[in-house]
Amino acid sequence: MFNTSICRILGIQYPILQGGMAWVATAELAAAVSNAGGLGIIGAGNAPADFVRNEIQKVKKLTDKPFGVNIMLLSPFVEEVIDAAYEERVPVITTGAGNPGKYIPRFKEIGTKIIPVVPAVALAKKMEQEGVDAVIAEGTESGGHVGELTTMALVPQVVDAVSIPVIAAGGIADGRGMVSAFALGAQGVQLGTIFVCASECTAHENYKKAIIKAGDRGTVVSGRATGHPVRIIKNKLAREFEKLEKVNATAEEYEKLGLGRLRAAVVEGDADFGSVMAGQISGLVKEIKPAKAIIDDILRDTEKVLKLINQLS
Ligand code: TUI
Repeated sequence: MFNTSICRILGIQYPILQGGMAWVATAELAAAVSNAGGLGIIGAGNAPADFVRNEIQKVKKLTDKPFGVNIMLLSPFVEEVIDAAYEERVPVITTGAGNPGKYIPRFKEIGTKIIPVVPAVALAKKMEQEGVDAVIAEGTESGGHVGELTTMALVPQVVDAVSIPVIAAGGIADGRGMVSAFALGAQGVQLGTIFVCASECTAHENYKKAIIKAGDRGTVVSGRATGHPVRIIKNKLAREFEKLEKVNATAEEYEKLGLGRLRAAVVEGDADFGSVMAGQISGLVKEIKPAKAIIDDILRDTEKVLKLINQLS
């Protein structure tokens, strides 16, 4: 079912990737998603290489299926995390928050599939030239670090601009979203927010509850002035960021306010002053359930939506 080019390239059953969310996407979640037929991805975030290597070794024990590691290119440990991923022969690397160009040849040499997140057409074209296997076109509906274009506008433009497969991300959490992604020309989807609410996700229960409680307007983008805008749940921290925006604060002031706040939210469960990164689709996420149930429900829903659409023609 839904066996696309992405399934063949990555050796997975369903074209569903789990976003490699910093602190949130640990070995437990990644293994659960991979075991359910999708591609589970460990989020390296700002973690040092030892931590990431440990997660990779854990995931190898928990699943014999392909998995990935997301490398956040703004990390102070990016070089050593790249080395660890290379040494551990990680099957798939996704990247975020930058241009992974200089790392591509090394991974290609050992057959690691490399799939950067791109927020715009120009980077997608550049990445194709440099030999990546696919791109993830991520719309501004996503949680965390976001670009400006919506998924609806970005995905078809990237699809038209490149010949490699495109994976759609941002604002997708059910069969309607998955069918829409296919309609826009994507060969797969990447989901983040809904997988935060997987039972196997080790994020603090307060983080999950904040997503479940959020409505359609429950998130906001903060820190645009820093050049690294981040979508988070509207909470006390978000209001503090708003205040900084009103006084035209410096990048340092934003940095000081944001420092350690993601860890506080994910690990300590500080849903008030923590950085609860989540996408605009939070309003559609209503329960905590196993990763396998999330995937099975979306596949069933996708078939139902396709049948409904067929009745229209
Ligand atoms: O990377 C993400 N989402 C993230 S990373 C993150 S950790 C963080 N914390 C504070 C500040 C910044 C990051 C939380 N969420 N998604 C993938 C993504 N990549 N979204 C946007 C981009 C992106 C942006 C610019 C990718 C490439 C890019 O290119 C710049 C260039 O050099 O061309």
